[in-house]
Amino acid sequence: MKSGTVAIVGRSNVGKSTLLNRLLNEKIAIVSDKPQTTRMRILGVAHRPGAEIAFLDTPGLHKPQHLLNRRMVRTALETLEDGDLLYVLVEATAPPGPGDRFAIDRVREALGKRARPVFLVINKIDLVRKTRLLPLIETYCPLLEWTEIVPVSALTGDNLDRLVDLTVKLLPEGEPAYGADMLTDQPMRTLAAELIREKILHETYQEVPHAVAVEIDRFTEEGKLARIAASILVEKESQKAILIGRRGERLKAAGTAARREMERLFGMKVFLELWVKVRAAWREDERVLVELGY
Ligand SMILES: Nc1nc2c(ncn2[C@@H]2O[C@H](COP(=O)(O)OP(=O)(O)O)[C@@H](O)[C@H]2O)c(=O)[nH]1
Ligand SMILES: [Mg+2]
Repeated sequence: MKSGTVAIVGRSNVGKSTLLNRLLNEKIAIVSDKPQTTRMRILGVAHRPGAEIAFLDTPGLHKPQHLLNRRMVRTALETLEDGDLLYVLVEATAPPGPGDRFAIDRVREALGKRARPVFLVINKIDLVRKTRLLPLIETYCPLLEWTEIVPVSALTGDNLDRLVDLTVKLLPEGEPAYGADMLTDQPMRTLAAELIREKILHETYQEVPHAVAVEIDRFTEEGKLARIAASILVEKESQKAILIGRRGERLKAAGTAARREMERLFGMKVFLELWVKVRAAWREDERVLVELGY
């Protein structure tokens, strides 16, 4: 039996959370085209014949500005210490940029403390011609001593079987650390809050997505019905107005989409109430960040 952890790291937006979901065939990590969508470490346990792989999704490595972002980067760096094997995710669509080099430098530091296999996972190959991959691989080669270089598409699933096979080979021998039905360590409350935040990210632009947090005020289950009340925090009145939208349409659209997805994920009917609250500079407030689980 093989059993171990894989830390998935890289800059924002390369598809780390999409990859996690695809590897688990279940959506447990929210995804958006906005940078810094993932704010916490997310465990997803994949069960394969003869192997248990604990994947750890992380916030994107970047140079942080707010206290929130400093904590996010710290979470990613701590998770990097934990992995028995590391995936450094990059995109096939462009040569290594400053963000990728920053991430690779942090990984090199972590490997200096404790050597482990490290895979360069080149994601989004569905967006490029095959002929562009070889030159890209050549530019990444000198940046780190890669154990494997694996081009994949987290979106289509292309080459993920090979990625998992190579991973299992290098994981330590050991008994499973989690139960066979363990999928994630996130409680339903967290999944609910995250799904609400994801739908808001899909509906908003520019500074608004970054200023949004979701707090579950109430979560009760009555048979096959979940009653959920949540507060959406923003930092300014103007953001609140944008988020609510004309006649409340934007908030309503986000709420409906979140409710539908929760009903599917939880296998329950969901009654969802949303409130938007302005809390100035919550991203700099240690106490609020702890409360939110960041
Ligand atoms: N075309 C394509 N898009 C992808 C792929 N993987 C992720 N994406 C998109 O890239 C964006 C960022 O994905 P996300 O998983 O949130 O990235 P993260 O910040 O690294 O976790 C989203 O819009 C995804 O739909 C892929 O393999 N192909
Ligand atoms: Mg993510």
